Order: sequence, then structure tokens, then C-alpha cells
Amino acid sequence: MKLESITLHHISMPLVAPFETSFGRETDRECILVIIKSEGLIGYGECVPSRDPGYNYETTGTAMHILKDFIVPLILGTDVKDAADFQERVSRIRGHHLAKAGVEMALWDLLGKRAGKSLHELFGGVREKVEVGVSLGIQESAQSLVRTAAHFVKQGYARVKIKIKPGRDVEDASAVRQAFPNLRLQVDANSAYSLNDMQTLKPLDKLNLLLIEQPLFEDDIWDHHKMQEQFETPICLDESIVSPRHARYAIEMKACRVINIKAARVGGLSQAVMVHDLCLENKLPVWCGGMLETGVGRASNLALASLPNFVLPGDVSASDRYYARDITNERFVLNADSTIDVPGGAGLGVTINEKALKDFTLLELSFVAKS
Ligand code: OSB
Ligand code: MG
Repeated sequence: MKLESITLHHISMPLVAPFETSFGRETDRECILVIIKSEGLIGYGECVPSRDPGYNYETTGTAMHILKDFIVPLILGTDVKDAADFQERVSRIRGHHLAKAGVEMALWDLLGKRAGKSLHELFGGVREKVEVGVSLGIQESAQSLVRTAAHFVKQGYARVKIKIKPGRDVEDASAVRQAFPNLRLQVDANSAYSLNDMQTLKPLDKLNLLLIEQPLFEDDIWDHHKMQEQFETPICLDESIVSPRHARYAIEMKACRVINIKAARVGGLSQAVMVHDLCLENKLPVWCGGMLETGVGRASNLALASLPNFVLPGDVSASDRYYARDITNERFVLNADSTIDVPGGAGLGVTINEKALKDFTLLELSFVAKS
């Protein structure tokens, strides 16, 4: 596919409610929409870093820099055959996986549109709707957390994840467990603890949690192994798994029993499929993580989550849980059985609301190939 133009929209969208994690609080979600034109088709991709380097080292600023100064010059005006070809071209750019993944997503959208197939079909997905849950940020108090959880349980979410941080962990999780004895419940620490905190966290092991997500530092795969040895509850890695190789390290070190797959974190959808396949071979269940995506990234997550080893509910909630107004014309809704339908249209299967995109755009950069 000859890539004729690439446009980057740095956008900011108001969240319906602030989202607070152990690394900070967001009221507006920033990301970068990548638009690639090729042979009469338009492909969309979403780069998911936020404004601040809290989740990992990337930000919308670093992603803009890597995109415009390194990735775009490597591919603009050239014939990119597929995702593998793209990965080969950007292989000398170290790290910056969120930046790379947004471009790979746009390429998949183009590949699907050209073939008249959805990403779900291209990936060999096995389900038309995927089980989902909701990820709740840290609330003012344990009581308000219980009220927030009740609100989403009432809407039909059959699995709830709560964010924890030092000082807001066992008490918060216990309160939700007490209010909902049978709820599928899990916690996410976003790397806020170290092995010195094991005694503090130990009571979590008695709350019948589905999993404990990323309790320790991103580069501490081995410490997660030590923690898993002391806990009955499965440890799930998010931040630590930045490539298929890291998934292998975690499996070989017995550092976790579950992996959260985010295509962005591992450098693209092609890499996410590789992590999925490796986990399937090693009998490690996976689920699809989320980064408060717009409708574009949500469509991508749903397609990925239709693969066979995504056996745990994903962090892919309905559009109205995040945004009153989105940049896609399509909105994703929660079905009565706590699932969301996988898009069936060609490529990602979403269309862009140009007016909304314009209203949310902070900065737009366009690059056109010399013909
Ligand atoms: O750790 O899973 C995470 C959002 C931003 C950054 C990191 C994470 C999250 C979430 C939200 O938990 C998941 C969602 O999109 O609903
Ligand atoms: Mg996480």
C-alpha cells in the first residue's frame, strides 16, 4: 500500500468523570489520531499515551515527536506491505511502543478496508461479542467507591476492577467485596508497591479476587515471581509486558498467572497477537486492557479480544462510561449479558465524526508524499 499522506491530530476529550490511578488523575483524555490515506482508502489509528508520563514514559508530546520526526519519514510515500513490513521498518526506533502502535492500527484499518474484511476476520477472532468489565478510578472514600461500583453493577457490568494505591488498598477492596460478595472483582495497582509492602497487601489474598494487576514496578518481573509465590490470587502483569519477549520472560520466570494485553504497550496489534498466541501455548489466560480509548481504539480492542485466549473480561466498557461525545459516529453499548459486540464492518468498522474531531483537536500536522 503506497502511503500518500499521514495526518496526526493531537486531541483532548473531556471524560464524563475524572479517572484517578496510583499515578495521577485525568479529567480530559489526550491522545493522537493517526489518519493515513492510501490508494483511495482512509485508515484510522489511535496512539494512546496521555499528557503525563505516569502510566509509562511516553506522553502525547513524545509520541508526536517520534511520529513526525522518525516514523512518518520512514514510511511516507513508500509501499508498506503489511504489519510485519511496518515493524521491520521501525525496528531501529527503540521503545516508543504507543507511538508505533497507533500507526500500525491505521495500517490494519487500511488492510481490512482493502480486503473488505473486519479486523476480527483478519485476526481469526472466534466470537462476535466479548465479555467486558469496568475499571473504576480511586474515589473520594471507600463508601463512594461502593456507590460507584453499585452504579455500574446496576448498568450490567458483571466484572469490576478497582484502582488501588498505598493507603487506599485493602480497605477499598474489602468494602466492595462486602457490598458484593459474588461480584467478579479485581484490583490494579499500576506499579505502586514493592516487595516491602507484602504484609500490607496480604489481606487482599482473602477477598476472592480474580487477580491482582501490576502491583510492582514495570521492570520487576522477577519480584512479581517472588510475590506470586506468596499469594494464592493470580498476579496479572500489565506495564511489565512490553513485547512478546517480555511475555516469554514472565512465563519462564513464573512471574504471573494472567497477562493483560494492550496492543499499544507491546508496540502494535501484530505484537499483541503474538503475545496472545504465546500465552495460549503456555495455558496462560489473557484479557484485553484499555487506555480510555476513543471509539477508534475501542473498535481495535474489541477485534483483538475476539481471539480465543481472551477468556477473562476486558477493560473495554461502553462509550458512555468514558465520553459524552466521541470522535466516532458509532457508539459502543453494553449488552444485557455484560458483553459488547465486535464491529463487523471492513477494517476497524468505525467512521469519524469530522465535526467532533475538529472540536477536540489541539494540533494537527499533515504530511503529504511528493508524487
Ligand atoms: O492500567 O489498565 C490500566 C487507563 C489508563 C492507563 C492505564 C490503565 C487504565 C485503565 C482503564 O485501567 C481501562 C479502560 O480503558 O477502561
Ligand atoms: Mg493496568
